[in-house]
Amino acid sequence: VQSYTVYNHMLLPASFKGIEEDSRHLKNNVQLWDVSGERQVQIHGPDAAKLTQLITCRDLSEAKDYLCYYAPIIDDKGKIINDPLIMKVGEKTWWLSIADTDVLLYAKGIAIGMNLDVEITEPNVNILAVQGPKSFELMSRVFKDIDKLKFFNFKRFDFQNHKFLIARSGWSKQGGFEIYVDHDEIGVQLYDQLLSDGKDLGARPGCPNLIERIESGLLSYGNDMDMNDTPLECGLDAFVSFNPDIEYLGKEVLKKQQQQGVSRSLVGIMMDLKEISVTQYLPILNGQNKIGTLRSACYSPDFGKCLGIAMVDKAHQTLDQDLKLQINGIEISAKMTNLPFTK
Ligand code: THG
Repeated sequence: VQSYTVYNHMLLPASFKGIEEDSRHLKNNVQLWDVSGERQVQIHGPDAAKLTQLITCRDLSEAKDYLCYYAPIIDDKGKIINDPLIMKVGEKTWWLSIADTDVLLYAKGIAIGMNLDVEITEPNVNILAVQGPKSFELMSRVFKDIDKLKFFNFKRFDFQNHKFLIARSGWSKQGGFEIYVDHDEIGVQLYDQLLSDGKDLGARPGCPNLIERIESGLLSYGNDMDMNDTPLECGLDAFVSFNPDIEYLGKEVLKKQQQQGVSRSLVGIMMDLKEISVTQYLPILNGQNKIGTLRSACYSPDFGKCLGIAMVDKAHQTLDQDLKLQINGIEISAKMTNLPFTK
């Protein structure tokens, strides 16, 4: 590992051979990612479904025990607390596979305040993601019938007489799987087996990749969005339910915002630059007007320019036009576009 970031109080690799080389490799081969920083918050008990629904704006009333649900966790003001994948893993058991904030404490606070009958724990589950176009071939060599698993479905698969929960998901758009490793010793054997069986496929260790995820428009909580943003401002409308039969915190605020329309939203920005590094929100100016903030960006070799994700005022969103923007004090030729980016 060349560099790390901190994610849910754990180390998460950020690069192995440099993000450009890692990105190229991910798009052509298969990588094994230790994404154990994506912790599972387990909500279990008679009120588990009720609590899980109370804290997310996605309608989970018909949730199936074999599907993954991308579901924003929000507060009473409709602001995003986290953006996990949620899975109903048992009749009274839910897993929230979280991004980088302390959802366990939030869930406990709500449960205690509302006197709900639940146990909230962080089980010893560590995700091993297998990502890249050749992940299908590699996983088929190790798990029987894994090729039948559809996108965002999960199921238990046998390895060394242990059943691992495996989902067809992952934080890249290159295809792949996530193995929820709940047995440390067999998990290490599994890792070694995947690495050796994948030799001819170019299998190597990897990690979520800045370039690939920005090109793909995969949002990163804490980078592109935070506790001051609502899901409607972040383009997550498809995961906000106004079904009158479901109850969640912040629903009235979101309903009002949806009726009035958002005043700002996330857009893509393509910049004629050869390099950029964003470690905090950078103000974007168009002439004298501050029109928003640049939140993430990278140089994309495939696009031959820098790509960024920015929160921009609706009134100043002039999509697909040649613009001169001031970012961090420099004038940049740029274009705003919809996400994900298209060439
Ligand atoms: N996998 C698991 N846990 C996670 C992530 C993950 N926890 C942290 C973080 N990633 C949560 N955020 C996301 C964001 C996007 C997606 C998954 C988790 C994602 N989105 C798809 C997309 O945008 O195309 C599909 C969304 C949908 O259609 O429902 O995959 O990656 N275990």
